[in-house]
Amino acid sequence: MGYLETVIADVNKKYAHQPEFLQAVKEVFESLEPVISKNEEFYKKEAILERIVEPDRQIMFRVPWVDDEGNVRVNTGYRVQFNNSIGPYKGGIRLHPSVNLSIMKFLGFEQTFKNSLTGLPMGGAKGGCDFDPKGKSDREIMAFCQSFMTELCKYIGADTDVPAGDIGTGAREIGYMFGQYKRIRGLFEGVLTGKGLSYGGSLARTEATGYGLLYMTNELFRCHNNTLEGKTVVISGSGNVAIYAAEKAQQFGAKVVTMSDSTGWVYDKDGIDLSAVKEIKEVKRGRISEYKNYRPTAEYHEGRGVWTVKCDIALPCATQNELLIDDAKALVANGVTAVCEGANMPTTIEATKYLQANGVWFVPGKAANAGGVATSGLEMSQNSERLSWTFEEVDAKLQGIMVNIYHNIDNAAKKYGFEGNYVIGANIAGFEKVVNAMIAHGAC
Ligand code: NDP
Ligand code: 2IT
Repeated sequence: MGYLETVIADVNKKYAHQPEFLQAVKEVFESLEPVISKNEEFYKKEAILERIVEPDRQIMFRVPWVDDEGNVRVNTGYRVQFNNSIGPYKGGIRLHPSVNLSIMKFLGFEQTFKNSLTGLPMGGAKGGCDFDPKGKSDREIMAFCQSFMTELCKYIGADTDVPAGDIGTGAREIGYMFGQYKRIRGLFEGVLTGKGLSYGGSLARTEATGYGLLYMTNELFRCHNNTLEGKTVVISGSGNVAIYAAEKAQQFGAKVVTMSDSTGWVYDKDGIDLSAVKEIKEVKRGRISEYKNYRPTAEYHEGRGVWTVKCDIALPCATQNELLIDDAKALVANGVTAVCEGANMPTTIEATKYLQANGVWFVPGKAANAGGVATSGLEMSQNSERLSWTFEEVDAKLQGIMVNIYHNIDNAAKKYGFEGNYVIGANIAGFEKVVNAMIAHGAC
């Protein structure tokens, strides 16, 4: 067995109970074969793969909080600080009942390569809690966030680790967490990104992941002598990433016909009415089924199903492993041209391979959704210089970063003889920068 296979086998054995983490490792490591095989002895001697696959540290803690009936409730909080070779740890906080160490580790591992691709100095981390924000009152959310930060604040800081939003964590939660950090540590500093505009947040951060996904998709089409104008787009999810992906897709002249949540999905043949979705999700915090109240001609279906709708472009923007092999087959049978991942690892490895084998342009999340963390990096820069840039300035930088990522991953794929394979390109391009820094720092 070669070095790469040996490390994959060891990780599979050691972390057999962490399926999402193993999936992320397999996808990245298999892509690295062309790089590792060129200089196997060197990577082996330096134990690069063993080092890059093991987080710097994994923090787990109790999160007690009091509900509206006066009962004490307890959740498990996490911060996995994966790799800080190229900058302070950076990555979101996920609040969802499914959160566990496997999911935290897969997200922190992916984040390390994603942050490298942005070209900004940010290491990789992820945090979260198995707390379910659904159905909680505003006071309960605040009580939870304060308790979560009471412990987390010991491990983070503007120059050490800078968390941000992810599933279940938006501007409201970041506000409560920032307030608690400031109160306990006595520091007003850029310790979180995705902050409100009145206390150091960046314009365009809310829109950044979705907009960035479409800037990437647009560049992909442009480089294939094609455009987004008139294309039919299916989107899953109806949260932060999905909403602003839909908004930018519409601005590019495409027609978005689906959105979903964990209960069901809507199909609107006339094109999704985004003001309705924003009101349901951002104002009322309601369910996507309510969309029919705004657009009676639209269809609502329980369960999953957006990938059965005929489209040119599919944008999974909800969660991991939401696009399975049968979905990939349905998309190909319906003539899809491109799949670009807004979520982290939404497509299974089997589905990814099927799409690629059938000529679909496939851009993985660590490249396609990097606009969110890139704009978090821009928020950190603004906080450091104690200035705020205009929406246009931030948006222009975001566009530049996404176009640059596209060309970097495209070139890396070409350099190693895998033209058009953006999975290989993204993994190699992300890996090379992190490894250069790791080597420079010696055995640590
Ligand atoms: P939100 O919480 O704003 O929205 C998540 C959406 O996905 C909701 O519609 C939610 O439905 C749905 N969803 C979540 N979990 C599941 C599930 N298990 N099954 C079905 N549907 C589900 O999160 P974001 O939009 O911020 O995040 C979406 C994805 O994008 C995640 O993978 C995240 O890691 C990734 N991402 C986010 C970035 C950001 O800046 N926010 C940056 C880069 C990537 P429901 O409300 O019913 O749960
Ligand atoms: O997955 C991600 O890149 C995010 N949730 C955003 C992280 C960040 O620090 O902005």
